[in-house]
Amino acid sequence: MAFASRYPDVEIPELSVPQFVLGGAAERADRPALIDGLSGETITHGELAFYVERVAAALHARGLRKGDVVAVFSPNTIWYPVVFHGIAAAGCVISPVNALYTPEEIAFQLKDSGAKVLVTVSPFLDRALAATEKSPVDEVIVMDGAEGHASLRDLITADAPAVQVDIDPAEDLITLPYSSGTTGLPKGVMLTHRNLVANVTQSRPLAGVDEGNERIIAVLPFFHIYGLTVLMNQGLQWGGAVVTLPRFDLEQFLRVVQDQKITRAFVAPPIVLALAKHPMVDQFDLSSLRSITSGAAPLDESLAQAAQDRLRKGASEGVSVGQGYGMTELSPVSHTTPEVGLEPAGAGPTPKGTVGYALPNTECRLIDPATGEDAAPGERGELWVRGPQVMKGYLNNPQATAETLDGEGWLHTGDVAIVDDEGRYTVVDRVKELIKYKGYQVAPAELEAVLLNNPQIADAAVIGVLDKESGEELPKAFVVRAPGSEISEDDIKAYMAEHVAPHKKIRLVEFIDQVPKSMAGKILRKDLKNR
Ligand code: AYL
Repeated sequence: MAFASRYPDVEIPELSVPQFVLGGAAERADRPALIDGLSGETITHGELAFYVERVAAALHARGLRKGDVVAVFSPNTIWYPVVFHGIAAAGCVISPVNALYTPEEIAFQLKDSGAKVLVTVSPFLDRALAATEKSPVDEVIVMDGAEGHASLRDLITADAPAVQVDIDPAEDLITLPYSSGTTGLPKGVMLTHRNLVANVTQSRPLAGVDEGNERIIAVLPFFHIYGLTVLMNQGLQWGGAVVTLPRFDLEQFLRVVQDQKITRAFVAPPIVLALAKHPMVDQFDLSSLRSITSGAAPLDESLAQAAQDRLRKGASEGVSVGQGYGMTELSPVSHTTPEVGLEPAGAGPTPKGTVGYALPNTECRLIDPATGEDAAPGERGELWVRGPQVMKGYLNNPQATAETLDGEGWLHTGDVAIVDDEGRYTVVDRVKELIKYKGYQVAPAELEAVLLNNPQIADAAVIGVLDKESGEELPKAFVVRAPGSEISEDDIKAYMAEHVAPHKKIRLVEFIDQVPKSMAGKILRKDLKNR
């Protein structure tokens, strides 16, 4: 039994992402598209379209062809979307790399994705070059310039002939972000132009867009699918301005919302927590905000309510705090809470603890993991999703694809949800291995592999444990010492910190004699959780 969306279907334009997102640029050529939240530097819609065309031409002139992968390793800047759309308009595929990655993590992604070019920024050049020693690429481009490397200015001012690359939106990939999905190591998620065009189009009926006048704060990273689709591409497609910040700092965030008259904030739970609790919030005028949407990890219902109540006490009477739900494999949105007044016909206000309704064109099932059958009405089940935003599959990994995406097009999310009579979903649990730390993915299998690389460690298993105070899941390692080893908890933490990005750090260690495993050798994570 499949639940249809409560919203009527929308038509998905048959366009490439650059055509779709930049299509309105000529009409608003002189209006700001991208604003640097710190310096105020601005790129207009007209300039953006021009730069994108130039970057595409320059990449083509350098020999890049349709389907070639270009890795982008950069924090949020106003130039990131120029590079993203330039690569896409050349028919190439962007693999976005986490800005905090270590050289080893970057090298893994470069190798796995088969990236030919790496685009980065000068402060990241050391890590980029250390990575390309292990996984060579043809060229490293440094956006803001560095001795011996082409810069973005070089690309834009090169006298390359214009290119018109034929893109088949339903088949051709635009991006290859990495996700561990329900199990194992990070995998390249193949997303097509149509996946992203669809996701922005599907989200619109619930958003109540004031076309051309929205101002979106882009503090969540563009290198994650949330920032890529929801902030960058949706924000630009709405025709207003996207205001970038390179990292989250509460004071900067509040100042930018106030000074730039931000209308929409798409954030993760730690930012909602700060908005609800931090004293500094009262010192700023946040009355331009119409909505705050939290996604990427569970948001506590009372926290969402507290943030909304507090902001409404200021002048922003209309502000609503809501949630979105999705996965990298869903481009990423499948569910979201609608703006007040945009609920499906006849439905009342949306309760704060829910992730709202399935988007238009999106079907859902809830499957009892024990029986594989549809859950009884009102009962919990694993959420399956089908729609135009579902990924094409994992790169070079038909087995992982088959385990996640079934023959009928259902994506098995590994999340457990319930649906109420009105069609509103609540995410109640996770049955996959994945740990979420501040909205970022932490894949236990990846950390276990790093732990096992240490000769002092005979065996290891990683799970997430809930920290009551912060509400975060903390990655915890169960470690079996190698014979004769006296490796300590601090040694292990320090060793991991050297090899993985900060959000993947091991925060708790427990030494055990043996890792509990099934007959087939699979780690029995439940047993570890129940200890
Ligand atoms: P990935 N509540 C609970 N868990 C969530 C939620 C939520 N609102 N959103 C995401 N998750 C968890 O690939 C869930 O376990 O994509 C899911 O399988 O990094 C996993 O995070 C996917 O992690 C938005 C904004 C969707 C963000 C996103 C998700 C991007 C995270 C819609 O509006």
